[in-house]
Amino acid sequence: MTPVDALDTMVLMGLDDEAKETRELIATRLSFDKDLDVKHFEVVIRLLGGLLSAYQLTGDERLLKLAEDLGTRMLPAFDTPTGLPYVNINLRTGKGSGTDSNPAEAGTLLLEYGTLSRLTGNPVYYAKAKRALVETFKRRSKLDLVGERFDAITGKWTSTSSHIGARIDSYYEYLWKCWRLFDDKDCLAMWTPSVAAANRYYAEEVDGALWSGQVDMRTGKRTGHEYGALDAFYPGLLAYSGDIDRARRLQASSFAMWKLHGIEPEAYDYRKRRITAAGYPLRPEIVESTWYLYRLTGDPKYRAMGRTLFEDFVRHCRTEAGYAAIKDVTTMEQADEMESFVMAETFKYFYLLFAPPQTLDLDKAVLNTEAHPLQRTKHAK
Ligand code: DMJ
Repeated sequence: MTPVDALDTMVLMGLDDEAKETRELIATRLSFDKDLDVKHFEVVIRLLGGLLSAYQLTGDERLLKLAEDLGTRMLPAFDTPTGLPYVNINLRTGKGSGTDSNPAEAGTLLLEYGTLSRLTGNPVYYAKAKRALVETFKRRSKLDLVGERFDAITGKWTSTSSHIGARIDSYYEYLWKCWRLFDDKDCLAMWTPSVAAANRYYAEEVDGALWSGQVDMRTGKRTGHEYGALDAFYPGLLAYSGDIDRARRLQASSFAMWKLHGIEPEAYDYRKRRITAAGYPLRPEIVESTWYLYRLTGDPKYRAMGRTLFEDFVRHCRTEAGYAAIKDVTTMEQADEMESFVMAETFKYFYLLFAPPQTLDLDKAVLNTEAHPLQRTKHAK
C-alpha cells in the first residue's frame, strides 16, 4: 500500500528515479489475487485512487490494468439490498462482510470508481458508487443532516450523532468534489442543502472563535463540543467551494488547537478547553486546509502558517527511519507507527504549499480524500 500511496507524490515532487523504481515495483510485483478481507473504503481511497492518479500522471497502462482488476474484484461489495457497500471485501472470492458502516465509507467512493469508468469506458463502477452516495443522502433527516453509523443491509441509522468528523467527514468532501470532477449536477444538488445544514447546526462560537461540534441529526440539538485533527479538513473544503470567510475563521481555530502544544491532538473540547484524545497519527488535514487557503486566497499568512506546521512536524515526528506518530502531544512520546497517508497526503500538501502553482492545476485536477489528483479529462477513452 505504501508504494502506491506514495507514487504520485514522488512524481509531483520530481523524484524521477524513485518514482520510476516504485512504478516498476508496483507493475511487476503487485497482485490483488489474494484470499484477503480488506477494508473496502481504505483500499478504494488509497490503492484505487493511487493507481488511477499515477496512471494519469505517467500514462503507464500497467497501472490502469491493475486499477481495473482491483475495481472489478471489489464490485461485489455493493451487492447488498440497499446498495450501501459492505465494510470488507475478499479480494479473491468477492465475499462481502461487515455491515456496521457510515456515510464516509459509503460516500467516499465515486471519485475513484467514477474515474475508473471514464478511463475504461465501463459505466458499472460509476453507477454502483453513485448509488451508494445517493442512498446515503436519501437517509438524511428533515434537517438535511446525516448520522454517524448505519447498517448496510437494513439501511437504518444506528447512531444519529452528526458532525464533520470521523465516519462522516469525506462524505461532504465528495458531494462537492464529484460535482467538480464529473460535472454531475446530482452531486451539486446534494451538496447544497447538506453544507448549508452543516454550517447551520454544527457551528459554535466560543469567545469570538468559530468551532464545529456534534448535534443529533433528527433534532439538531447539541450533543458535543469536540473538534479535532480530522475535522480540520473542513476549512479547505469550505474555501474550495467558495466560502472563504468561514474557511478562514475555522482555520484559525485549527491552528490555535495545533499551537496548544506545537502538534494538534486527535480531539479537543473547545468549551472546556481540554484535550479529549491526545494522539497524533501524522494527520494531513490541517496542512491540506492551509494549502487550499493559500492557493485560493494568495494570502502569505497561510504559507507562514504552513511553515510553522512543517517545522513543528519535523521537530517532533522525524526519526532516523521515517516519521513517527505521536502517542500523546502533551509529552511528545513517539509511537513506532507511520500510516501510508503520510506519503500520499501530509508530505504532498506540505510540498504543494511551497511549490510553484503549476505543479498542480486545480482547474484540471481534483484531489481525492487521500490527496491523489484525478484529472478531469486526461487519457479519457
Ligand atoms: C486519510 O486516509 C484520508 O484523508 C481519510 O479521508 C481520513 N483519514 C486519513 C487521514 O487522516
